[in-house]
Order: sequence, then C-alpha cells, then structure tokens
Amino acid sequence: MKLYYTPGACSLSPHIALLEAGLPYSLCKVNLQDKKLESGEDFNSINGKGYVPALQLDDGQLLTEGSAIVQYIADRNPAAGLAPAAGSAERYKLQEWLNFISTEIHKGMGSMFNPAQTPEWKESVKATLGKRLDWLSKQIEGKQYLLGDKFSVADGYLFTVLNWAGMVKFDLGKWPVIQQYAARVGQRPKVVEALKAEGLLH
Ligand SMILES: N[C@@H](CCC(=O)N[C@@H](CS)C(=O)NCC(=O)O)C(=O)O
Repeated sequence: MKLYYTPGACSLSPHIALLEAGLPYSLCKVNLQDKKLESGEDFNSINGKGYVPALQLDDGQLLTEGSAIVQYIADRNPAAGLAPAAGSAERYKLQEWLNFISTEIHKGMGSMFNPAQTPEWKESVKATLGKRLDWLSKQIEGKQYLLGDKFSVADGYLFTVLNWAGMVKFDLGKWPVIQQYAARVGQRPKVVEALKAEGLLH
C-alpha cells in the first residue's frame, strides 16, 4: 500500500493506522500548495479530488476519504483490534465516531487554516466547535479511548484533528478531559513514530 500524505494534515490519521496495524506500506509526500509530488508528478492526475489522504491499494486501486481508508487498514489486520468486526453493533459506533470527527471537528478545525476566513466566520466556527467539544468531553470522561479501553482508528483520527488546535490558536484549555485524552493518544509509541516520520516531532 502507498499512502499519499502531507505532513501534519488529516493523512496523519491513516499513517497512524498503518503503523498501529503493523502493515507494510510506503509514503508519498504531496505538496498541497501546488498539488505536486516530490517527483514533480501532478497529484491531481492520481487523485482527481486533489486532497489527501489517498491510499493506493496493492491491486493498484485508489481509495480516498479518511474514514473509509482507516477502516480498510483496520480490516487488513483484524488481530490488531483497530476496528470492531464489520457488521457488528460496535462497528456502527465506530462509523458514528468517524463521521462525527469528519463532519463536526475536522471540517471546522480545518477551516481555520483558510487565510480567507473572516474574523466573524472564525468566531462562528469556534462557537460551534465549542458545543461539539462540550459534548465530546462528557463522552470521553472516565474512558481511555472513544470506544472504551481499546484504541481504535477513530482515536488516531480524533488525535490528528485535535492536534491542529494549537496551530489555529484554538485553546483547548476549557476541556481538560480532551487535552488529557489527546496527550494519552499522543504518547502511544506508534503515534510518536508517525509524528516523527512526518517531521512533526524530533
Ligand atoms: N473528505 C476528505 C477531506 C480531506 C481533507 O480535508 N484533506 C485536506 C488536508 S487535511 C486537503 O488535502 N486539503 C487540500 C485541498 O482540499 O485542496 C476526507 O475526509 O478524507
């Protein structure tokens, strides 16, 4: 498998999943400014959506959308326990989490990187994110991970988007439970390995 990624972007989530799953993979860096690979090749010609993550499967197919990609990775090595079995009630809970992270956290947090965002727009995004984090904090309280005691691909994804808070000056201080959760996930050896590989930790 080959993961098209950009350091620190949401592609960190499948990068973490690949390491946690212990699967062989290679990385291919994408410059999101000019949509070029390091080879100079046009990324748009590989993924017409023009965004990361994208995972090239061993049969050559391209899989996009982070939530689908991390489930694909988890299912390649069920023994790693990164996702409940497909079809189980727990698997739908995982999908519920992935969708929540994608639409309610990722997109709001990600919008704050947009230089065209007006101060009013930013305030409105922060207010909505605040409501989501109020709720999220109550869900995480007393738990190690989103699904309970076991780390899943949803944790790698949530960690990835919470990790942007500092970069976009969104203070998580109001949610100590979420800060402790992010620190817990961030200490996992495979998460540290992914951060180092992307040049985000030294
Ligand atoms: N719907 C996609 C969104 C992925 C996404 O937002 N990727 C960002 C980086 S975090 C990106 O590549 N943005 C560049 C662009 O849209 O041109 C997913 O869930 O995987």
